[in-house]
Amino acid sequence: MALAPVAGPASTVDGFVRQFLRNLNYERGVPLSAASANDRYFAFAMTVRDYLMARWLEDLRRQRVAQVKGVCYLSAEYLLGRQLDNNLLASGLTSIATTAMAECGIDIEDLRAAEVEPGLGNGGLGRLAACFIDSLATMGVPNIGYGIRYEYGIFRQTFQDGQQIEQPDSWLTMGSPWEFPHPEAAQPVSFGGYTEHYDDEGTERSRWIPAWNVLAIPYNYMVPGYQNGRVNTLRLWSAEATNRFDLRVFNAGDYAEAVRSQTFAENISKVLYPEDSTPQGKELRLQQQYFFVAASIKDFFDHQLAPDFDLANLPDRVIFQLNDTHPVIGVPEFMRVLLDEKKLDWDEAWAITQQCFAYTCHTLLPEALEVWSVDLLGRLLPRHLEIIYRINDEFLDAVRERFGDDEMRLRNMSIISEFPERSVRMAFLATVAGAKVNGVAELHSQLLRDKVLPDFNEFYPGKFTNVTNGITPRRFIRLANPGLSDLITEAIGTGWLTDLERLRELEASAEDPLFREAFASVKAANKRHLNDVLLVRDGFTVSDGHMLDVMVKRLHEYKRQMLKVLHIVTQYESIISGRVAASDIQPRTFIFGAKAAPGYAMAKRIIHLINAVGSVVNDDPRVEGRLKVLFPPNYNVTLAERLIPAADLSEQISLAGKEASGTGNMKFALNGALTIGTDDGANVEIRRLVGDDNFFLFGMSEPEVEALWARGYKPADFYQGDESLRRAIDLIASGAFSGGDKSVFEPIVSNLLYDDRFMVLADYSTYIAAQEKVDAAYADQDAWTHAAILNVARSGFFSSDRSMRDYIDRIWHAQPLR
Ligand code: 26V
Repeated sequence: MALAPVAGPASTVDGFVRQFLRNLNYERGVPLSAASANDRYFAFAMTVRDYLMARWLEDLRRQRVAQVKGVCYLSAEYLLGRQLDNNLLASGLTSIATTAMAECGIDIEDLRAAEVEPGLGNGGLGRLAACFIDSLATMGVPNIGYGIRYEYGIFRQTFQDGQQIEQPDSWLTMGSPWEFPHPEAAQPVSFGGYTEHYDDEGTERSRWIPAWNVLAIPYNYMVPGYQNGRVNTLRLWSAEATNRFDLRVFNAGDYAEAVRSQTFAENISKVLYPEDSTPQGKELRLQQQYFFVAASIKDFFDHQLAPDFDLANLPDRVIFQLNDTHPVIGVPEFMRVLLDEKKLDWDEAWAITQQCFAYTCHTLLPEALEVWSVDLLGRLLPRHLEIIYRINDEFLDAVRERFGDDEMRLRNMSIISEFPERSVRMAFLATVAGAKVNGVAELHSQLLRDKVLPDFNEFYPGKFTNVTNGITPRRFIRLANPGLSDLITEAIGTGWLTDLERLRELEASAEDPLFREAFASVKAANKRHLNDVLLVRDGFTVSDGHMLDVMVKRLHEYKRQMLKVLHIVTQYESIISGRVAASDIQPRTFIFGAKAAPGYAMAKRIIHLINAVGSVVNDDPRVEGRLKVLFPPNYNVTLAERLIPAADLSEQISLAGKEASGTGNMKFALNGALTIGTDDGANVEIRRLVGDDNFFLFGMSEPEVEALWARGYKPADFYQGDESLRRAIDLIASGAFSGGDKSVFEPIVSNLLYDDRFMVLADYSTYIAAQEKVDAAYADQDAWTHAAILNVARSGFFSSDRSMRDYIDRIWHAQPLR
């Protein structure tokens, strides 16, 4: 029987209190008087959850019945952030819940604070996936997000003597009220073994005889739309050992190996790899990738697709969106299912596959493009390797037919590369298999077409497209910045949260002195709030009257945190050398947030230097407190939500052509920070929209970068030719930030001077000049506020709802389910 959508039991204050107490008593087994903070948080979260449940069940049912085209988003990472506040907002229960808790003598803030955020991602790519599923639910588009339920998410960062220490992020030790395990829907996932070829009544067929398998247990999470009664599903897989041995495993010969692998099965979903740019080629990572896509594809066939569904119509029923190359092994897996299990012939299966996948590329760094050695792939997934070889053979035949026997071109385009070892280029496989390939900002998509995959662009005209990234305004404006949200609603009414282009209407308000005053006081209140948070969290204070200059993102050389350090050291040096009076300096607090991959030595050294510069600058009386460097450890989504609304200046200073898009840049602009940035990634589009007067541009353009690199980049020339740069570098080299020990930061200095692919010194002088303009502009607070308001008003384009519309119209051809 169909379950009608019912108003949840918690839709009144009394109902909420009753349901909360019921959950406390019956689910947690405690009375209110004896409930711990975690008990209260759990019972509260469950009450919100209960309210959403009827809607969720109804959406699941309707999606099953309708069998309309749905989006399966395949992503190895989802950087969700805390769930409680978001789900409260989506339910529209915030004020009822707040009153209800007050009646129970509970401050709802304490409940919010009790939640440990699930950090199941590294950075931009994982956070983007979380924004996208929020938008799809809000737009009512049927979607399942598939991924991995890592037992340990991104490591917790602490500092010891200024150096990064990684600690395990055991986010599950207290349990999570948001997840629903479904062991009955477990999927076995196989590995290893060998393949057999046999004659099936005249057709040659293959089968895979695996050596070992694991069980993938799905955990479902609600993805509620914003106050629209819709709830989609995020399904994350957890690995468990199985003792359901396949008899064939015993016959495969290597019994001992099979048992050993079995014991290690649970390792597969144990930990998120904390690298986000240099693939290590680790076997466990390939196991993770195959594990989650194989389970997801099987889940789609077993549980989403009607049993009598005609497979020829699959392209009208599903699109698998590949979030970078991590899930690309799903392509040969999908082929294997169609060929070996559903008994389709090759051409039929391939035609379907090519319409059921699309690929998003998130990088331009060549070292970040994943390859898997043929040796490893053949051992772990022998049948998939065969399929990849055949895909490649047919693809190269088609290339030959079109371009003739151009050996060079064939070598360049082959999915299999021969050097330094024979391996599979996953981005090429995704490009050949995908109906569409997209980059994540205009500049990135253009470079992808013209520089990274030009042969493919020529071969597949129309396959390449751009979808500029976006962010969800629900989390990053409404929840993170309630003061600004209220101000916006006062000015332009409701509705903008799901139609962000409406922020344009604020342009008129920018001319209103009273509105500017109100806007400035929201910013000031956000700074005070940040101050409270940092004081409790880290013992830091943000001084009054300081400009808040923020650089938060993963630590990577291409993002150039070093350029920011050189700016700080330049200012510091000018004070201590007596050339500039401290009192003439615009007071600034510089805030960094950044995790370094544990194996990335240079990134860790840069973290050490930032902390070292901070200790010296913050304690030097000559600075008179006018410069302050803060580096709160363990930057994560929760901290971002506090930092971004308080920021005055957003640092987006990557070397042009290296940052695919950036999404932090969008969050800052939408919260009324001005950007200082290069012409890179989505900065290009932000500047075009907000206008040159409201953006501080500096640095080489991408073609200038290329030209300088081609001429030969000689950092020493910049060092010799710029006195202020020389002083800053010399000060670091002198040991001034390392207790006189010159060796500590010597590798950073010599990297900048002799071996820097990211050309920090080349952009130094224009960066410093732009920072001087920033100081001058900040001196006129009212004009600054005017520019900040225009940043908000003109950034509506960067809603992830718009990104989703673009994917829907140009890639997925899906529809909202009404
Ligand atoms: C890459 C790798 C490489 C192999 C090892 C594991 C691993 C894990 C994650 C990644 C993702 C790196 C790519 C990435 O995060 N790109 C970022 O994507 C953002 C969303 O599109 C974009 O805004 C950033 O500019 C881009 O750096």
